[in-house]
Amino acid sequence: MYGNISIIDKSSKDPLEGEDAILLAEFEAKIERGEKIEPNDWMPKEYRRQLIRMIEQHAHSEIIGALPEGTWITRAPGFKRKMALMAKVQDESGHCQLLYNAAETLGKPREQMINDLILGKSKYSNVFNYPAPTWADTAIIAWLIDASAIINQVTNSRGSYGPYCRALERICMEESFHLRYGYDNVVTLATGTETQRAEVQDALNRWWRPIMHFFGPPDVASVHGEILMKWKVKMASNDDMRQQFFNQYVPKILELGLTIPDEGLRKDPETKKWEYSDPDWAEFFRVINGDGPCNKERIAVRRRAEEDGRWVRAALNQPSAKYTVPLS
Ligand code: FAQ
Repeated sequence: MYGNISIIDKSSKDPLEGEDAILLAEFEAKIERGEKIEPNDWMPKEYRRQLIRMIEQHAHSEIIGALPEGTWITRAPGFKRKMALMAKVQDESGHCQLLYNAAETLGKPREQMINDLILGKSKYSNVFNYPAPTWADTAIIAWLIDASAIINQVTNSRGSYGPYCRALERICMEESFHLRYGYDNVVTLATGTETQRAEVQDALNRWWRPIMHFFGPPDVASVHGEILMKWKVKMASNDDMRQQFFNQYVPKILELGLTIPDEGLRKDPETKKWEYSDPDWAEFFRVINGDGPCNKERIAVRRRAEEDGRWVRAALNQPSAKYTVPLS
């Protein structure tokens, strides 16, 4: 299952070196009791660093995540589906605002986060680096990627950092609508004409592997999982969340008469765990490090939005000044 990935050596430098032992013990006891950490509470530097990294990546994923489906707004089949898709894309952009706000409570300014995104210094979810060539792709994204996001976010909304957990709760409520919308679209296609069924099956075949990757590398290769789980930022490991996805969604996919493009997929009757073929972890690492089918295109869109919107932000900050609208 681990195929071509290497297992992480976790014996490197202690990230807690130099921390005050008493404050650290109080902090960990508070987390152990299930209390929330709030922005002005004492926290170890590594907790702050990890949270900024993770929440920032999550925020970037929402704004970049709006792009594959966003390209279908002008081509959605019918007025109602167009309206629903517009609302969904707008929601995803709203989620990024909530998440940037949560990350800002830890001291990193939003502008710096956006700069890091467009300079390729910080990551966002692997899945949004793939194209959505047909309407059926948008259906699979809205159903199964939103489902995956909900599994992750509902679990982590019970975590330790107050602002992040509250943002996740609100996001999950909206994502639940997205999931219903996506499911409705998949059901329509899967119970439609032969062409529609073939289209949705093709889309599932294209997205299955990126969805496997979505939950992160296998636990043995997870760099941050151990400390994040200790501090209850992540409330389950990457593999456990992936298993939860299999448990909940494999039966639903099969029920629709669709096939899952993995001949090795089976549930071990004794361990009750799903086994699956190596989903090509080399591809995962390539994509998250900038070499996926759409990475350059996605970043270029965000860079353009930043540049085109600069005068609007400046005008909002200084309404009395005069600004010239740049002509492009
Ligand atoms: N994509 O040590 P771990 C959505 C990186 S929101 C890219 O296991 P960790 C809504 C990881 O950053 C989707 N990179 O990492 C929507 C690290 O690299 P680094 C986003 C990934 O943090 C739906 C390295 O690999 N959700 O979809 C990925 O413990 C539809 C080692 O990995 C979140 O961000 C990946 N999939 O666990 C929008 C949730 N996985 O930073 C539109 C919050 C791992 O050292 C349409 N995040 N990496 O350079 C998390 O729960 C965690 O960060 C994980 C990764 C589980 C993603």
